[in-house]
Amino acid sequence: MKQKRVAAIHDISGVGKCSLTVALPILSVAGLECCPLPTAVLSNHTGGFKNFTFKDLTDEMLPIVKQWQNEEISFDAIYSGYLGSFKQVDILCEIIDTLKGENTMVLVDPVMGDHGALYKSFDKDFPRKMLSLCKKADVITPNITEACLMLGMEYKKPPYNKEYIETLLKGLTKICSGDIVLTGVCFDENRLGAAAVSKGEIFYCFGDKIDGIYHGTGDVFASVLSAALLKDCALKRAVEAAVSFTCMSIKNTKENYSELWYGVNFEEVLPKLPELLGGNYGR
Ligand code: PXL
Repeated sequence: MKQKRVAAIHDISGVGKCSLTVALPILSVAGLECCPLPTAVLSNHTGGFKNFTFKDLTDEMLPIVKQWQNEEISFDAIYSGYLGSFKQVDILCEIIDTLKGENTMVLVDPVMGDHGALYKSFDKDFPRKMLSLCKKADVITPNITEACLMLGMEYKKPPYNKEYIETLLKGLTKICSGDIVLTGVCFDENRLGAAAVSKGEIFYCFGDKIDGIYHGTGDVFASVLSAALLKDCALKRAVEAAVSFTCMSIKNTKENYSELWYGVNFEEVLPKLPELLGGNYGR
């Protein structure tokens, strides 16, 4: 049997529990080989710190992939998140064309905003550009803000109704012919989760809603979803695992680490992930 291998294309932020510092441990604990292709190196993420350093790695990306190709390394998945420049969207499209084999899953998390606003590090034209990347994906995982930005629709604050969520889902199916998983879905005070559409069928999955703003949870969610899909979970089971693990991480943070404003303590619940994904991984 071959161990499955993922090309994880995100930034690495030294402090902040997001992107690669989340994807690496989550994919690893699921027994997958996670090969990072960093889009940028930051001192810390851009949400809520006083400042941050940023080293763009756009020019490194194609040479790294070319070298992987020279070594004839194949990938079971390409999983992308936060990009370091506008140009990286075209580069990533090229990387997908290069690395995607017959059975390679392409999961694109179109990371660019939250709470109704584009992250300050992105140009206002970025959401339109992101459409070309989502078009190439087998699975996309936008939050409500990112869906609205890409569709040019009005962002509404939660709680939502089914009509709003399903209009977003329908719009997204015109952008991506693969599976759509929309995060940050909430119909009342108590439940928060995701809505998904796969081959025309819509389903929902919710967990307990915990008060507060928790940074990096989109990255936790998409990383668990990627891991679950690579562990051959059906989409619904994969979404359930991602919602459940994200909720466990938030609960652990809220109950034990209330000063942890920049991210969630997902590390302490990582040991529970293999069981959630239904694998014994050789034990
Ligand atoms: O979690 C999304 C994310 C990833 N990477 C960086 C970020 C953010 C959100 O702010 O700043 C660098």
